[in-house]
Amino acid sequence: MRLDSSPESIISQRVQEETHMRMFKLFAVVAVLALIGQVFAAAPVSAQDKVIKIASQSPLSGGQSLLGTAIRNGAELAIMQLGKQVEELGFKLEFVPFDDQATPDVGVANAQNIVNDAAILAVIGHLNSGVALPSSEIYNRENLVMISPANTNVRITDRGYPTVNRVCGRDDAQGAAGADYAVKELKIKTAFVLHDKTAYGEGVATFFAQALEEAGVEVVGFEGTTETANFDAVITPILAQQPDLVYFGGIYNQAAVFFRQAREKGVKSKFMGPDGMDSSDLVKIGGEAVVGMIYTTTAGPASLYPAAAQFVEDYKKQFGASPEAYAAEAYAATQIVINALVKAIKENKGEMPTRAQVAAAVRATEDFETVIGKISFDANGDPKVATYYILEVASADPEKWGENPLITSVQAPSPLTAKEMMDKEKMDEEKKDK
Ligand code: ABU
Repeated sequence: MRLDSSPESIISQRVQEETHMRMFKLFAVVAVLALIGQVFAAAPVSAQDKVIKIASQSPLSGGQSLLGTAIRNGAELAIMQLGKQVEELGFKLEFVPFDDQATPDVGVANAQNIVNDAAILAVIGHLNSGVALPSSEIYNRENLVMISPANTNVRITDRGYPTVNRVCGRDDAQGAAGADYAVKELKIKTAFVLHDKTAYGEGVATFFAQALEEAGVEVVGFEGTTETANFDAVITPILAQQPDLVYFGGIYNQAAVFFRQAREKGVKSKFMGPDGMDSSDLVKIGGEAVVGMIYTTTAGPASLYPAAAQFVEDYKKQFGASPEAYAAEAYAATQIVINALVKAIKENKGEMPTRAQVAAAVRATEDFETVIGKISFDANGDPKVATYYILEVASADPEKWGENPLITSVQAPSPLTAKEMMDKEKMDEEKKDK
């Protein structure tokens, strides 16, 4: 081999060496950048692991969206104001509202999406028991806790699911409270009872009618209808009988149309309904026809809760409207969830809790102070004691809905609490006799 030592060859060799060196440096820089990139790429993944989400499900569109939006807003306000309790423990708390459209199929499809998101650890919802019942089957299968602000159907909690709770009352007690008032104060002798054929409407109408009959009132008609526009077929038999009272077990958007048409057609009976009537849209749709109507509700008027004054002010400021029924209950339900999350994270030594741990912490809620008062859950997820309010519609002006006078209220224990009280009484009696 012959070595070429000419000046041109030496220069060419140096150029080659420098080129290799530059390429080596370039590779080194690329390698280091790739390593740094990997480190930074890993950071968002671990930050994502630290996200906890609370979902809500309620109708945000359609005829019942006024109450559904109130539920979403109540939950959102609580997360905005109290989320820092969870964030101080190193987790980002996010709110994910879903629109169930007051439709069981939509609620179930949303529920499936909700359980598929591992970051969702609790659900606030629903408005409609007929949507909550099938949706909560899915939550329960995945240990995902639900607290309902508004579902009053008895089967919500009577299934005994460890994940299903509510902060409102129940339709067995609501129906009985309404019937008691109708018998003792309105002194009715005959009643026509309608319902909307939903789990809620039919359920509460059945309890109401049963309690009337037990008190000696003649229930001259008990019918379900899904009509929303022309109620002639329902009104005709009512007109023929002119009962003392007409009761509609259902929701305001349908019932208000019925009540208006019934008055226009000459029905003179007193009108009454359950908490599904508790919305300013009842008078917006029903007008003067529903003024003087009596309704029961398990959503206490905000003026009754000392802690609710601030809530009402903050809600108006945030959403530009007065809170409708069940907004404060949604806030209270979210307070309970946040409290349970904090407990579950601490019990889990600062790590992300499982859904089952959060569900257990919610169910253990005892004497917890919320915006609607102290709440303790019984073993089925009912509040140990609930309050049932009876109000009268005072004005056809929707702006004055919040001023409807409270006629009376009654407290009733949940079935499990009532049984415990009776068992204790019996034991005390037995002890005394010994
Ligand atoms: N309780 C009022 C909302 C209707 C429902 O429970 O289905």
